[in-house]
Amino acid sequence: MFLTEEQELLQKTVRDFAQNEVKPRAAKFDVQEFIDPDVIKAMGELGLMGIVFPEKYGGSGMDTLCYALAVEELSRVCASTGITLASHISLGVNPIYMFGTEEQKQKYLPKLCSGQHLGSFGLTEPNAGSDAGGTETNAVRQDGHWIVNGAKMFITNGSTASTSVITAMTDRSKGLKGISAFVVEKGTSGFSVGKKIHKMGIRGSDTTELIFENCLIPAGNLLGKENEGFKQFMTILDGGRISIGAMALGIAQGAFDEALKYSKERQQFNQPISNFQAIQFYLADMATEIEAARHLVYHAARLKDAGKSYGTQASMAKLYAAEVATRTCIKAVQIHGGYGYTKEYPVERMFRDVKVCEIGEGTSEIQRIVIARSLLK
Ligand code: COS
Repeated sequence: MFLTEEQELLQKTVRDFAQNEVKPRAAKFDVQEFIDPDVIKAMGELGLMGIVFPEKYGGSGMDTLCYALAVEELSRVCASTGITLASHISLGVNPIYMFGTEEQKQKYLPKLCSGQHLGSFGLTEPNAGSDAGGTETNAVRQDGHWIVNGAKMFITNGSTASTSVITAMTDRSKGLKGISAFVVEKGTSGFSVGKKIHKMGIRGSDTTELIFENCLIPAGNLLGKENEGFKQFMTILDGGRISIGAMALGIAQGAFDEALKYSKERQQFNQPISNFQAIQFYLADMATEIEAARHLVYHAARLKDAGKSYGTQASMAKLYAAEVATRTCIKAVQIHGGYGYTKEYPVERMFRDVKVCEIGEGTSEIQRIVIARSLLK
């Protein structure tokens, strides 16, 4: 769909990698509840772990659309691998790139961009999900440090990340305008990984709690300006939503690929089920909706690349792609009939994986709020 030469080449490279190296292991990642580290290493070698960041920080200097294509191709075969990359880039690394000082960038970005280190983002808390400003984690300044107490919940790459960008209240009297962001390194005193979260889907993706008990974060690890954390992470989420749209798109395409293939192989009433109009209509609807979702996701990415305002379009892309992907996976299982309900076919996993796209990085309801506010303002 109107890709540049660079975008086409990137798409082909990631597609080959995903089909040959990731697809054969996707069911295993789902069962073992982690992605083999050599997959992350290989993504680093392909330049994916720093795909959108400048070469001077060890990145590949590609555009947002290339990044979306990479997440799409990975998610097409394994949503856990897709979200591992998406969380790392959009949430783990991007805040440091966007809001970090030159010193912080030099310190953290090269290892993150090479894939030697993974990044994570600690925003959500047990009592602060959609209400992202309801942060209870607290940071108090003392003698060149911030003392942080609290907990973070549902953190992707939580136990595997070397750095986490976290948010905490630094001035509770100011509400949303009293939140700040920090970079926390693994091994920091008072910082630990809490329990592993066992999920319905994207089970290969590492999801944990993070715990802060009198955690001593050096003052130099404040990210961006004090008390401006809320606006910073809202901007980060705008970009992140493009990648979750791409992830949903990938899952939808993957489920469609499987359903199309199966419908041509499966014989009933002495003919392939693809001969039946009921199945043909399913396939036609799925393909049409996927195409529409692809337009929205790529459009939001292109707006971002052109330096135009893209927040509303990112929310539209994420909302629509997630809902299309859910509908597509339901139909893909239906086309597979009884076999689709078993672990013999990947659509069973895709059906479980897809639901998170309507929940993570802003529920579909939050996306509608963001879109409606932009219409009404
Ligand atoms: N970019 C920049 N600034 C933004 C912004 C954005 N996308 N969205 C909001 N802001 C600013 C507002 O302009 C406002 O600043 P001013 O008072 O100076 O104008 C400030 O942030 C507060 O915004 P608002 O009043 O809209 O805050 P709300 O508490 O109503 O929350 C929602 C807004 C619901 C949109 C926000 O909490 C949200 O996105 N929640 C979902 C969080 C989420 O996605 N969690 C999943 C995380 S997975 S890592």
